[in-house]
Amino acid sequence: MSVFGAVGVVTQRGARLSEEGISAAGVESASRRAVDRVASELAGSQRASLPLPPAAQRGASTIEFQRVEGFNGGNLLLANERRILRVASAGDPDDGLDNDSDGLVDEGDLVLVPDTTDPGAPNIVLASGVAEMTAGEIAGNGIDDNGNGLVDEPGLCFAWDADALVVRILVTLQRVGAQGQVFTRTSETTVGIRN
Ligand SMILES: [Ca+2]
Ligand SMILES: [Ca+2]
Ligand SMILES: [Ca+2]
Ligand SMILES: [Ca+2]
Repeated sequence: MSVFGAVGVVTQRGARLSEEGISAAGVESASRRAVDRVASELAGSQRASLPLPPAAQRGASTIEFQRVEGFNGGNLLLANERRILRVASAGDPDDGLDNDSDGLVDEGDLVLVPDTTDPGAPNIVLASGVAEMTAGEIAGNGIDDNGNGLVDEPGLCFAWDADALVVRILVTLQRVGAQGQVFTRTSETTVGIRN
């Protein structure tokens, strides 16, 4: 009797752990896909079209850029300006409450505006469940809580390193597990800007 009981406990714990593993891996891969997608958008953009704060500062949560489409003689041909930003989720405005009862507080969307000169062009949602802050970072205390070199950085963060000519991109996503736990993961990459 006690043997069966013990087996039952082990099985239950194993199921719970694997469920957490699946949720954590899911948000990890989703944040990786999102940051890679943002990086592919910025690759090939023109440096002069990227007015970003220095990397040591807070970082920007929105970026506007123009991609280089080609060359005409010695001149760069630029596409119309695009914008990538974090937008508060339609059902959950930024008020510290989980207004839409999905288990996440003030979650946002990662949005691509494909042409800022054309208000009729539909926006593209690249990811949902974008956290307000990077994993481990506490807002507004002037301290780099998670030790990544950025202070009070937001859940979608762009930082410009003028020496290395790279944009550092961080995307932080959240997902709610089956037990109501919130899984938060930050993925980051850098993109070299040549032109
Ligand atoms: Ca809210
Ligand atoms: Ca919510
Ligand atoms: Ca930080
Ligand atoms: Ca902080």
